[in-house]
Amino acid sequence: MERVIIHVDMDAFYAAVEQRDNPLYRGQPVIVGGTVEQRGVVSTASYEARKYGVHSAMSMYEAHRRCPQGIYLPVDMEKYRAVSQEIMTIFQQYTPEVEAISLDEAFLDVTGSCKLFGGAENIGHQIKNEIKKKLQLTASVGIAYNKFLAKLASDLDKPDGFCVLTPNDLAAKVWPLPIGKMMGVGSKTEEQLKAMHIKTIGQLAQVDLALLERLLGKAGRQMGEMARGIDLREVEPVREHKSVGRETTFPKDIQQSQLLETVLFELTDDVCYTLRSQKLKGKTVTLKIKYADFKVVTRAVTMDKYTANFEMVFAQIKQLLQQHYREGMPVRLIGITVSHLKAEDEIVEQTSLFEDNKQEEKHQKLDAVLDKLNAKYGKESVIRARKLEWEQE
Ligand code: TTP
Ligand code: MG
Repeated sequence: MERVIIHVDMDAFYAAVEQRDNPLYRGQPVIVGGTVEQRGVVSTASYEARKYGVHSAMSMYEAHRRCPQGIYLPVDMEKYRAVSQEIMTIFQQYTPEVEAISLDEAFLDVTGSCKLFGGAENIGHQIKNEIKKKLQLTASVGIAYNKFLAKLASDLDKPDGFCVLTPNDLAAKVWPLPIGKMMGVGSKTEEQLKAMHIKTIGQLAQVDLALLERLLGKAGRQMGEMARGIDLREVEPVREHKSVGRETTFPKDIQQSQLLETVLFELTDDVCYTLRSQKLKGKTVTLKIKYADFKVVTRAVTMDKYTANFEMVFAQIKQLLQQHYREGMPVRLIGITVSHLKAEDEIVEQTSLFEDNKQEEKHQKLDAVLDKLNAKYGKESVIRARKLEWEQE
């Protein structure tokens, strides 16, 4: 099945946000970047400033020379990041398959959601409209059957662009373009290709793929394929892990806290193992109980630290059970969820020499040993001592 991919790229992003937030800047040449004193460069220039030949990565000194009357502003990353979040939230309404490439740019694979929204072009227009209405900003949209062409398309009609490329458009719209317009063609590769008298994408499409690979490596072959309109790269969303949970429904209602604890022990072990294997840690532990009358109760506790450690999580869930379960109440289902997750390497640990840290370290070592054995011999081969005790009872 042919894929449908949309590429969205905001127009003059940093400068457009500044123009939106200050009416005096609208219609003016606005240049966002560092300072001349600090030998800074241009981050971006409004389309009005581009007329004077000012562009990204140019020295501020040169920008001032070309456009002395320009409005020069510092970079306000926090503000652009917040706007970016809002843009990405709009994309998510149309598909979860969103791959953000930078703050102002993303690929959306809408193959699966086209029908629901009345076609890809409709989605493209709706996204543009929503960005304009909600954020007072303009975006350029490109639609095609692969990433390479979708990105090329969004650039073809900038600013406030809308462009669809089909296989039939290759010869007329893509092949006449200079090879510099291709994704991943750096200036060095461009020089090499020009030395071979390859200046346009169409000329590149004529070159034997094996020859390109010999001359420029794997990337050379890939470029040759893209020039022919072939690009199999997937849209790769960074999947946000919101929570990891397990629950179980009993064949017969359970009425003893001791038994519930035993089940939670197993479920917690599973959840923590999943967290660790995905290199995640969590801060909030939630207990879920569904009673025989189908009434559901959830109770959560937030720890002061991120963890994927079994002992720590189990201590919390056990306490929740003790606090909120009344002995004798028939339970139909029980579950545990760990949420408020973060990737291990994003967590800044507070180093301390206190005793409980040593204890924690010991627990973590045990987790690590068990994980290793599990990985080697299978999940069921290693059983925590306490679990063994129960199984022998
Ligand atoms: P781009 O999308 O490349 O540029 P743009 O959005 O300003 O303009 P347009 O897409 O209409 O051509 O980059 C997005 C933002 O990233 C840009 O607003 C500022 C920042 N940026 C830099 O800080 N340095 C750079 O060299 C580039 C290219 C962009
Ligand atoms: Mg942009």
